[in-house]
Amino acid sequence: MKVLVLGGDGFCGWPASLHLSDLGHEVTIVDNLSRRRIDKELGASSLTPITSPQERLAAWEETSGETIDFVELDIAQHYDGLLDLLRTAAPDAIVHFAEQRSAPYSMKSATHKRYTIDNNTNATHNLLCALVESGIDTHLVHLGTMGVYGYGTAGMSIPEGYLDVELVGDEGERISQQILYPTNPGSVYHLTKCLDQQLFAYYAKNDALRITDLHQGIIWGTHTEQTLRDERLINRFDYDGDYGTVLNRFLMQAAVGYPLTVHGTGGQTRAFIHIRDMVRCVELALQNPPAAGERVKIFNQTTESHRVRDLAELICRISGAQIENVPNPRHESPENELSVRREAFLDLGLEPTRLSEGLLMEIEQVASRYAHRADLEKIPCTSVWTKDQQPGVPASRAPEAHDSPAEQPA
Ligand code: NAD
Ligand code: USQ
Repeated sequence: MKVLVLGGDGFCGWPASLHLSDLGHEVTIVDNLSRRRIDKELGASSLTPITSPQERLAAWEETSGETIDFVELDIAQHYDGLLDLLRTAAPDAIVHFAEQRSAPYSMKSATHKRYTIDNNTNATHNLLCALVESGIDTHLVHLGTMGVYGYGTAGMSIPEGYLDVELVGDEGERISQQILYPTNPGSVYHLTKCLDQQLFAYYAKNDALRITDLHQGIIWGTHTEQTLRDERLINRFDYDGDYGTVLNRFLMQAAVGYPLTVHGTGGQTRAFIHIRDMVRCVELALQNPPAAGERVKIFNQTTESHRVRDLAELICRISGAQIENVPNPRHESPENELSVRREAFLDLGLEPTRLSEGLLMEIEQVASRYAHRADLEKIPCTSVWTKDQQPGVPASRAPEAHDSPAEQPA
């Protein structure tokens, strides 16, 4: 299969590109390298020593004998370039990772909010438009987020995308329908994924585009089978207060002896998936496209749910680390339950990597190995969600955050 991987230089896109190339697909990475530039803006860098795109690709060719092409292109800004690329490459499938994906970064300032909305929404809409204009028959697989649902349960497990509802008609008759599960974003970044979801629904309906949306949980881990083959292929590992995600941050913090930064009580429950399972899910999604005219196919791409404080305690037990409950910079529910349906990928053959299998290995083989590269000043999360949370502002009178639509005041 000919596959374009948009955002293929990033944390998920790089290992996914290698995995697909290893399976024999003809892969082209498209990336504008904005993530590397954001590192410079933040004065942060990956804990692991990632090489340049050219060096990584040369190392892959040397170790695997396979070639991955690279196109530097901003898909949010250069529509004509994207259209030309689709016409000349005519890919069988496109995997779309190319968005600004950090919630804290998206909340830093008005500039960051506007950049995230502009970049992510234009990237997705340009792609959909270009697919229609080029007329190519391509399966689009997008990396969405579990955060489109919010993190509440409303008393039921969150379904894979679509909610069964019963409406009462004008004559009192009962009408059964399936609707997109109501969105409840927790940051401007998450909001862009909700907007993406509407764009996909429209283009699948109007233009019969074949689209799969993967509502992915928080990724943990670093290596996949392919990134381990040569140090020049190593994947990025973000630990800074903007891009580092909770579990990888805790693993790194344990390795460098920094108290684990639990936000508030740590009662937040989130969905997780290991990076090796992510690449396998992308493979499975590509093998199982929807038909033209079918509605968007949605999977919940997550294997386990955990409460933040439970994760912190688990890592303390295996590493001897300490916990520090820090004020939560986010506007989110301090405690939530999260129950999620996740059968679709299991039914297709996904064999999940359990937390218990990989934690210690991550600490020993990644976080400890590269601990000398850590800049501890970059660890605190300084991006706050509301003006009331700015340093020096007296205690907040902001309304409490609600994760579940059912808990929101009418
Ligand atoms: P990342 O920032 O490491 O990678 C994104 C890549 O896209 C970067 O290489 C960046 O340069 C590129 N990019 C961004 N805007 C672009 C544009 N306009 N044109 C071309 N390239 C552009 O992020 P990631 O962690 O690899 O996440 C990839 C996708 O998966 C994102 O859409 C994210 O929302 C989703 N996701 C990630 C996680 C996670 O825990 N990392 C969890 C759930 C969903
Ligand atoms: N948290 C801590 N301590 C930390 C960092 C985070 O307690 O040091 C807490 C946060 O307050 C939050 C939870 O951990 O309650 C998760 O935070 P995170 O940074 O790990 O994840 P999040 O901001 O939700 O974003 C990440 C990815 C994003 C993806 C999302 C999936 O960056 O691209 O969409 O996970 S999900 O969480 O399911 O929406």
